Amino acid sequence: MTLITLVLGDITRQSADALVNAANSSLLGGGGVDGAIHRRGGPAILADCRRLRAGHLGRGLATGGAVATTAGELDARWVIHTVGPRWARDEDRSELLVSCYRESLRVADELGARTVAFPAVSAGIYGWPVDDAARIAVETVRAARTGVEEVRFVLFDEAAYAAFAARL
Ligand code: AR6
Repeated sequence: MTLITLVLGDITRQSADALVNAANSSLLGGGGVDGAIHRRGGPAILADCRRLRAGHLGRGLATGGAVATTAGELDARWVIHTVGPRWARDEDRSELLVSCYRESLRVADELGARTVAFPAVSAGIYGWPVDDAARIAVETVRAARTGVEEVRFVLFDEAAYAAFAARL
């Protein structure tokens, strides 16, 4: 059984085996969680991302995928970068958001991570309505077959926290 916990706060202040980043396909940084992780984690994370782009991720990381790097100076062993879908009114992209959580947990299992902290992937700059983002996140983690012992959702504001709390 995976314990699911909720925290109101900044994911870059968390201590866990792995912190999940809501990245974009380039893996080269951005705003939101991504900007905060690179700022606080320092240049080692970007250096790892550039190595991935020079290697098997030459065209970037696909939406719904996940890949790990060092966590640099963050209080974690790894950052797992995942690329959420942009929300679209005229198209159901839920399976891609499901895939972000599944793939991140698959990578966590490969690494042997026991505690994993997630932000509300896609619920910021990518515009996903937070109630639906919370539903997908909680349902997917509950249904996952994983050795991860604790999944911690780290929510940045009261509205996101309330949305996740309502689903638990
Ligand atoms: N800790 C925890 N949650 C946070 C933090 C933080 N430090 N900062 C923001 N959030 P977003 P996305 C919340 O925009 O929607 C970047 O430019 C935020 O309030 O970080 O997947 C990437 O490079 C929201 O609830 O990610 C991509 O281009 C949630 O985290 C794009 O944004 C996700 O917001 C990805 O957009």
